[in-house]
Amino acid sequence: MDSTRFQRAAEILRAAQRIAVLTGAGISAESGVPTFRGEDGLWRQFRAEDLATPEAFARDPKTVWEWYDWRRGIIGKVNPNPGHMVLAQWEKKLSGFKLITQNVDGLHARAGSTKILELHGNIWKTRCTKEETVAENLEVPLKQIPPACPACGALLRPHIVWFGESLDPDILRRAIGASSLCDVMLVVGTSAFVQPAASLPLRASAAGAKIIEINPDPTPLTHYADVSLHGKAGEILPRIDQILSLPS
Ligand code: BV8
Repeated sequence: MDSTRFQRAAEILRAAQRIAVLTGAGISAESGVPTFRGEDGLWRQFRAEDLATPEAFARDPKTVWEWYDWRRGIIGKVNPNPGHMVLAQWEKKLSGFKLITQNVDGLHARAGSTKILELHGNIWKTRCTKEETVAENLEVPLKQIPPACPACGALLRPHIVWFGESLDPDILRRAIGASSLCDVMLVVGTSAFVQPAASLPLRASAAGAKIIEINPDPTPLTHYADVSLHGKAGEILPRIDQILSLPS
């Protein structure tokens, strides 16, 4: 890919006062976490409606937990990649930096990012179906499936936003705020298919922000992008970082 696009992306980032980043499963692909719609995508092997909906959990919590335990087993064995690392660095070095993710894998935090809006929850957290208490649980594999609340014994569920469920209103409000106020939105590794996440870049664009997309394949957002970098996040983000050559 010719370097002018990289130069252009770096120019836009350098000139920005407020930068928002939206990530999807693609940024974790190089770490070995299956995406949802890719070749080996989760939704090709399993039907979302059978596993990632409140109805599926009500019907069969054991199978749903077995699926999340399997995914935690995969994610627990992998590490953040250079794409995650660069974004963690930029949080410290670039002004007005906000990271919004659809990923539940927790790899951004493990890379050192601290200001993360997790739109769809986190696979390493559970929520009591009776008391709604949220707790971290790093057991791999889970000792008991389905797990019970240590306080009241009620069924625990993954602290994850399932299809048909609304997002946490505070997190969504802050994500919409960051999208509407940013000068540039960097959209990394998402098929831009799932709502309301996929509408955040459109809000940013409508508010006058520049859109930079990083994805090996075109998406419904490519049309709106000022700069489209067709490739892998773990390779492209370090190259832009090099060009930016921010003081350490
Ligand atoms: C809601 C947690 C109120 C679960 C997830 C309007 C129109 C149509 C439908 C709706 C609508 N409004 C609401 C809906 C319903 C639904 C929806 O959007 N459905 C879709 C399928 C059409 N939305 C909801 O239900 C949301 N709730 O709206 O509540 C409401 C409720 C009902 C009705 C109306 C309103 C809740 C959505 C959240 C669901 N939970 N995750 C879990 O993980 O177990 S979504 C899940 O799927 C992920 O979190 C993520 O968001 C999405 C997957 O998308 P991506 O991350 O983009 O991954 P994907 O595999 O698709 O793409 C990867 C990309 O990376 C590809 O483009 C690939 O080319 C690229 N790539 C690959 N390798 C690399 C790479 N890029 C860079 N580098 C690489 N190396």
